[in-house]
Amino acid sequence: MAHIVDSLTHPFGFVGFNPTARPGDVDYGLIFTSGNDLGFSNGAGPKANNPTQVQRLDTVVGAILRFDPRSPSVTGGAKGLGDYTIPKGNVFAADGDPKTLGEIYAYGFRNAHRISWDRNDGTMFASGIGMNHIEEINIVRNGENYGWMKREGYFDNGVTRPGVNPGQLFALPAEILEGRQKDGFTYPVTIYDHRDGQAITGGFAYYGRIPALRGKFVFGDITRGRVFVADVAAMKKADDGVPRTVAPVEEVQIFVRDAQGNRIYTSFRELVEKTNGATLPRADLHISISRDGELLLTSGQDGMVRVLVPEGASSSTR
Ligand SMILES: [Ca+2]
Ligand SMILES: [Ca+2]
Repeated sequence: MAHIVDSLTHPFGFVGFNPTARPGDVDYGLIFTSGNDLGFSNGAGPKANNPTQVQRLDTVVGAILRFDPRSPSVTGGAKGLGDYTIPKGNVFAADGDPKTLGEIYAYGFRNAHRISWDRNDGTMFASGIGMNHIEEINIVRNGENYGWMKREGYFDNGVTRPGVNPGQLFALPAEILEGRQKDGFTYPVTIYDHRDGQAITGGFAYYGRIPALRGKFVFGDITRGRVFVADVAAMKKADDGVPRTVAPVEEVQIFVRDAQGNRIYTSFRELVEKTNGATLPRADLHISISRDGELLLTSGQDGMVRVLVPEGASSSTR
């Protein structure tokens, strides 16, 4: 089951800086972190069916945090839960409410385990691993609530309904789904469901050497090893306050060349299985980006680092 895989693979989530921030920008020098919901929603334990567990602002569980890693003794600023400084620009630092934690940047995630920024305009993206049905990519903004566990994707989570299997999703009322009525949540800009995968990887807005991928957000599925893209412009357009509108997902066809230079169509999973000489229960795909903006595909199953390269390049596997 996907949620068991997730909790084994991504207990700690993301820790890093916004690489597009320059001195004077609001994000400059601030660390972002994310983490999973510590199993609050993983179908076990006394809190598993309580949708308020990750809808609270007095806990960092399920939240993306933004803080200045310097001690308040250095900055003279406000102390957070740890010995770091809370930025005044965080919505919940500036709300005058001591019960809402000022380090929270955005909340209501189940497991927004990877974060990246579009180098062209600084748009912040988070990949969120779903529980029973929906994998999602969100555009993240200060102070917003991304809905888990009241929502999964643009569906109403059955956990909010008495007597219902918490894994069951329901359609939102039409007026909310179509954006005519607001419900206080921010919805994903791209989703796929568990017919197509089980756990979304991190992803990146790509502007590298491969023409077919330029302007696409490249991501994939950890378990199945499928590589997906969504159009970056379509994702930003889907960030429109209308839950129903999301950017379509396409699958990337990977190929390698044999010794004679013939194109051999394959998949990431097949490549890993070939290296290991065995069929694997999971591909264990992870995607990283190099300094020059190219994409690295790795798997914990075989330890290889593979690079996606353009059509004319000498090798697509290294
Ligand atoms: Ca506060
Ligand atoms: Ca939308």
